[in-house]
Amino acid sequence: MSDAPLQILIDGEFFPEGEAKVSVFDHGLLYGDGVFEGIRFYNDRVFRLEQHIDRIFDSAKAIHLEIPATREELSEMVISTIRKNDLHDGYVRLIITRGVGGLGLSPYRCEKASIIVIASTISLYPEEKYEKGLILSTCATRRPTHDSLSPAVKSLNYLSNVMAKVEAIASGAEEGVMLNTEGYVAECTGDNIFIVKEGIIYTPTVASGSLYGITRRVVIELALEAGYELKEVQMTRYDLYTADELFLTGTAAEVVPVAEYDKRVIGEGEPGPVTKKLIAAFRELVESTGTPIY
Ligand code: PXG
Repeated sequence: MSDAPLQILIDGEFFPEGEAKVSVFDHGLLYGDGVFEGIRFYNDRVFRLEQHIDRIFDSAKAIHLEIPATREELSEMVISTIRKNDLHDGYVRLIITRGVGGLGLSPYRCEKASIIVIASTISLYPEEKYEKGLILSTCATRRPTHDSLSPAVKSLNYLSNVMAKVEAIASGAEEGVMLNTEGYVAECTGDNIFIVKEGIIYTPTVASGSLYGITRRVVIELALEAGYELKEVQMTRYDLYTADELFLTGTAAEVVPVAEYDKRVIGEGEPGPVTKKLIAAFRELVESTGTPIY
């Protein structure tokens, strides 16, 4: 990557990062009214682009937001922004805001949604964490339930996740486990959760209050291909404490092992065999598949 400023795409026009700005009357800023995706590209290919585009259209539909582009146009915006910045491995933040409207909650005063694409690089955790494992703790802040704001919507309202992350860091952990209002495990602040117990892989159901994670889906496919039995279940903290292996999945985190949760050492305190195998399979897949950029 060069030192040149990043070029950000806003409503069809590129702006150098210092000049890439949105209106103070954009409802994305005023009310967190909008949706987003975090997408990775590896080795000149965008990983699971179609699934990210499908998910942002689903998120938008759920909040009654019309994206002023087709799926093909949106995909092309992602690819052209990566190309414009001459990037080869990195991260795209695709954001749809409700657009400019007056003060007042009604989204119907916003004439047109805005489409923003940022292509950059990302490194969430150092390589050491993939070899030794993360430290997790339980957050006090619960995942919102489907009867308030569906946790399946990847919206611009991440404040409960941000507060949960603050709680995790305050307790000396690197990531936090969020429970649903019934006390079952939902997911982490920005990742889905998996455990391994006696050779079987388990992950909380999406109805427990998690996002339909794209990395989650990829890992489920890889696990089934590798011949593992995998179950989507309601899960408690007890299940996590007593797991043989525990790992997280997310676009930013990829597949990352957990060594400790609420001071309990997980398994042997280092990444287990199933986790290691899935990390290797995941890395091979991301390097060799995806939508070509150039
Ligand atoms: N749960 C939540 C609440 C998330 O925000 C995931 C699970 C994993 O989903 P995917 O589809 O990515 O496998 C996420 C995704 C960031 C960042 O900047 C966060 C995510 C993705 C990309 C970047 O911290 N969270």
